[in-house]
Amino acid sequence: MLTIWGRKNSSNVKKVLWCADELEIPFDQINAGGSFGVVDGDEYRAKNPNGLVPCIEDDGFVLWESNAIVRYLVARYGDHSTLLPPTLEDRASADRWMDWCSTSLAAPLTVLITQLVRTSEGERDSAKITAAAAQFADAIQVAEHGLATTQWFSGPSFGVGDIPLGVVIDTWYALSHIEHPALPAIEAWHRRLKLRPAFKQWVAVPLT
Ligand SMILES: N[C@@H](CCC(=O)N[C@@H](CS)C(=O)NCC(=O)O)C(=O)O
Repeated sequence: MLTIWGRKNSSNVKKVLWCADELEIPFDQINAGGSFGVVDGDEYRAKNPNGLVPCIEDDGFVLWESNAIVRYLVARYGDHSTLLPPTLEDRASADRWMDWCSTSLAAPLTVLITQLVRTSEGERDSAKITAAAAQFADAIQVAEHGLATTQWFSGPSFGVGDIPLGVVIDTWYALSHIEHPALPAIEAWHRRLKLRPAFKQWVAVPLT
């Protein structure tokens, strides 16, 4: 049985829960991180010395780092009719979008969530918010351009490359305090994601 440690409101945990559900893998989810604690205990640190979520254990195999977990689940349980892109080129392209999401969008999004969701209004740093919102809005143009000739970040059909971007971009749209530039291709892709039951269950939920 697959065990997933991590609080459901973490964007990195959402990737793993959504992926496992898309693959129809039965799993146990254990709340950890944030107000749940757990991550500082010796037992958890023995699994993930970073003290971060998510972390999984699958048949005795322990793995942390959300994108590595998503890749592992898809490689182990997916096939070309589910999340694994059919060609080497599509798999490489999907990998590229997963890495790009972490290196280009994750940092400004973390600032925006920390400031706009987890900091009370009077305590917020408006300069930080403005800078992070601008950084995100600038970077996301690359993703908009990436959808010019394809419907998905995984090639001709939905797949592993859409998962990290799906979580990060949905979270960004849920931040109503900031402006969102018009992005016709990303908006259409986001509407297609919202038709997926597993996305609705684990990702498109109110931010906390
Ligand atoms: N690069 C790591 C980042 C993991 C990470 O920063 N997780 C955050 C939640 S999104 C965390 O554990 N924060 C501390 C906590 O929740 O206690 C990954 O993708 O798994």
